[in-house]
Amino acid sequence: MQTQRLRIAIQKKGRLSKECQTLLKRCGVKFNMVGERLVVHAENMPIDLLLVRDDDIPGLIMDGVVDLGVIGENELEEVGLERAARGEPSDYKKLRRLDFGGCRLSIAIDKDAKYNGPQDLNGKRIATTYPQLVKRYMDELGVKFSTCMLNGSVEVAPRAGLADAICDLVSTGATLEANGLKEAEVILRSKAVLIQSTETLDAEKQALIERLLTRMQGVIQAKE
Ligand code: PRT
Ligand code: ZN
Repeated sequence: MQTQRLRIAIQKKGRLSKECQTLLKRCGVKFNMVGERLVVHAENMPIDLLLVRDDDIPGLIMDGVVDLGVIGENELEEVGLERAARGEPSDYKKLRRLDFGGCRLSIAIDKDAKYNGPQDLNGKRIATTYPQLVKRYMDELGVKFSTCMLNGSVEVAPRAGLADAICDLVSTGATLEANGLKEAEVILRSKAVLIQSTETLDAEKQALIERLLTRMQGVIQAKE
């Protein structure tokens, strides 16, 4: 169902939302975030912003429900692998990496445990929200493991006796430290990215995307 207006999915509330809104505004998109709206119409361009949970953005793009989205590579790749495993559409076009949302997805273990390399994770149970990315990494290394799927409080799993190790996002490392953990393996370095669905858009919409990209290039370069 294509609409006349370009649809961009962004995180409603969270670590990506503020910087994402600022970037769009600097690119000249005028909008007013009021209340709990799902859709916000830009005032000066044929653009609608869809405000959603970040978890929903990859699927909205891969199903061609929205045209553009801003999402962390960690979430994008996890959902892509999950959908591919289920035989669902998992294609998208990465238009550009953005200059925010930086973090790493890392395996962490007890800070006092000895660690000589991935083989030390053999047979361990790893608590994570990213089972697909952990599996891809461990399979490549040939290390056997099991998972414990948690959507929150991943960092307390070892102390709670639910798992031997965790795989979670890290930025400053303070959360790991506060929970008596240390980083053992970095499995992905992630940033926010702008993605597009693989649906063919009409010429006007595509031209609008090109214009936004050119502006974005200028905005990001000006900050560097
Ligand atoms: O509600 P919704 O589902 O939309 O949001 P969410 O809670 O799932 O996501 P949110 O807003 O927390 O994060 C959105 C995206 O921001 C992530 O998918 C990453 O791409 C990016 N990002 C960057 C981070 C971090 N840095 C980060 N540090 N996401 C989460 N964290 C968490 C991490 O999980 C851990 O609990 O922060 C803690 C670690 O931080 P440090 O500084 O103590 O190391
Ligand atoms: Zn989320």
